Amino acid sequence: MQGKLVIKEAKFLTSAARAEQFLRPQKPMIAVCGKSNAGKSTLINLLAGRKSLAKTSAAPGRTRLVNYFDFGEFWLADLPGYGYAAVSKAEQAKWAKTLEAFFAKKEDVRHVFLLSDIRRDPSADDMQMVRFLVYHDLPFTVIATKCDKLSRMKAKERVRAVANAFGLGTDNVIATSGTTGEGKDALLARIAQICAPPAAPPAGDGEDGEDEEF
Ligand SMILES: Nc1nc2c(ncn2[C@@H]2O[C@H](COP(=O)(O)OP(=O)(O)OP(=O)(O)O)[C@@H](O)[C@H]2O)c(=O)[nH]1
Ligand SMILES: [Mg+2]
Repeated sequence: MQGKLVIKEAKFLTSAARAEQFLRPQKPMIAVCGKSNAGKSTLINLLAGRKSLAKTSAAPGRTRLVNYFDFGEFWLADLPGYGYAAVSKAEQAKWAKTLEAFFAKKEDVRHVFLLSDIRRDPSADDMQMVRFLVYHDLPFTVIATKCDKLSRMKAKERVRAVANAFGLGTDNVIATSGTTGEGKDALLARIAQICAPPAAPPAGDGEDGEDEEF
């Protein structure tokens, strides 16, 4: 097991609208994706311990750019939400292209957090996203957001239902709340696992475990 990950400071790096503007991460990077309004920006603020590092909005479809954040030991990339019907077809196609271009640089993405409102079953877009991630061999964890909206018992039940619907074990689903902070520790533990360097070779080779790309 890894030690607990402590986030000392989180800062906004930059926004990218097009593939040419995407950053090459210097640390393990976790992409945060999901439907519009799923709570992506709120999750980033929860981890940062700040209310407004990432802009949140009650109006869905607000994050239209890829926003990069430096969390010290890792980076997060807040991706534009998908599946928001009220935007034009042309705009939806643009988002799809941005997402595709982003994940095309696969070696830059260490892990993906796929966010989904705990109260809802995965949408067709969510399922398409999962198929995409599986096809491209991108490791991911489902984050069931807004768990404060349910009782503890109901939330547990929903974690099972969401895991089932995605075809995953419940270990791959973490329930969180930006309101109560629930799930933050579980999230930090998962991030520590994700950031941990790949297992060292069996015999002591004197290396101090620098991160390697995979
Ligand atoms: N009660 C509750 N509300 C939440 C939580 N997370 C997000 N919300 C609310 O859901 C709405 C959308 O949250 P955002 O974090 O902006 O969602 P997003 O996924 O970044 O949305 P886009 O950028 O539009 O794709 C806001 O009104 C948030 O306050 C949560 O854990 N609990
Ligand atoms: Mg957002």
